[in-house]
Amino acid sequence: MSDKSPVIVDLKFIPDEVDAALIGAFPGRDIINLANPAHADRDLSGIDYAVVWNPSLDLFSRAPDLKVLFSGGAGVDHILKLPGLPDVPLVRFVDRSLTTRMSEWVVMQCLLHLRQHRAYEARAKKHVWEDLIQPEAADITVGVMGLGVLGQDAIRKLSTMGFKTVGWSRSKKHIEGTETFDGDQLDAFLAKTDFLVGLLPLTDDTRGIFNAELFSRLSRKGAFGAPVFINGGRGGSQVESDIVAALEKGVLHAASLDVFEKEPLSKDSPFWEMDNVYVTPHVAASSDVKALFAHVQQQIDRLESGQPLQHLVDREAGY
Ligand code: NDP
Ligand code: OXD
Repeated sequence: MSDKSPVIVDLKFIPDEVDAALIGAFPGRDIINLANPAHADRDLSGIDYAVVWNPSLDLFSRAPDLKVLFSGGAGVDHILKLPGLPDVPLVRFVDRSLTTRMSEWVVMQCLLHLRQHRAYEARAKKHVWEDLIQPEAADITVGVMGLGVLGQDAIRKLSTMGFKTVGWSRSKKHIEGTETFDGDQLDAFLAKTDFLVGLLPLTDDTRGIFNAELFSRLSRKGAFGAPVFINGGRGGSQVESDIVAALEKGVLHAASLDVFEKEPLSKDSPFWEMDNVYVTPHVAASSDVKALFAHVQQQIDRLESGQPLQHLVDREAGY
């Protein structure tokens, strides 16, 4: 038997995708996939590592010797609230594949709104051939809230598409070609923003931040007269009743939402039916499971060869 610690896998992802990604993962180690009924009752004591996303509530009592916990995603808000969470390093998922997926989603949403895609779809359904006045990307300033791994990459790719960009984060960032604002400069940032992109983690400070009062401070000088709101961060950061009201009153021109206060989004949510809202089911940057296991393996290799772990969560800050 190998003297390397086994790895517990407790991921509420698509089971077939996890099974496929486990082939060849963690060489030389026993893998206990708790989604596999044959593994469900295994003794988890003495195991150092677990990779989790919405894990079983009894995981931490069953695995009392964990040394490192790996998040199956970039956001860790739900993990930090788990009962019995051990006081061990928590590593979040940071990887090119995930970053690329989020930037694809953000750029796509900005382009859908810029190119008035819904309006053309509606016309096409009625066989109406009609062109609309078409602003270009350079006429729009996209403001990104959250300039971490995802926010900075989104800004780079939006800039490549020709959008003007501004950014806001807790601590001041320097991004070439982008005006950046720190935590105290939210007003100045919002006043410049035509399309607002949320890429914030959910913390005590960001809960409910996307609300009526914030929307009223956004620029109304953009090409569409009212701002567009795009959220790929966390649903807990948005006040959905305020978004609906803002869309109905024209305070917001349109929205794209990948995340919701309560997921799955209820079947009777008004968002499904709104012409000017794009809804996606929290898939903007789903984790590529193969890439996730490669990242976990890399971090285990670092730890076991005496190097520091990367992408550690600051529990005090909440992200
Ligand atoms: P990072 O930790 O790299 O970046 C977070 C950014 O948010 C930082 O710039 C940070 O500021 C800023 N921030 C945090 N709190 C505040 C605050 N109170 N005021 C202002 N700025 C703040 O995270 P990622 O970029 O990797 O991911 C961002 C979030 O995206 C994740 O936490 C997750 O919730 C969400 N996500 C959603 C996915 C989806 O499919 N919808 C997929 C993946 C992630 P500073 O730089 O100063 O620390
Ligand atoms: C994540 C997510 O945080 O998929 O990675 O939401």
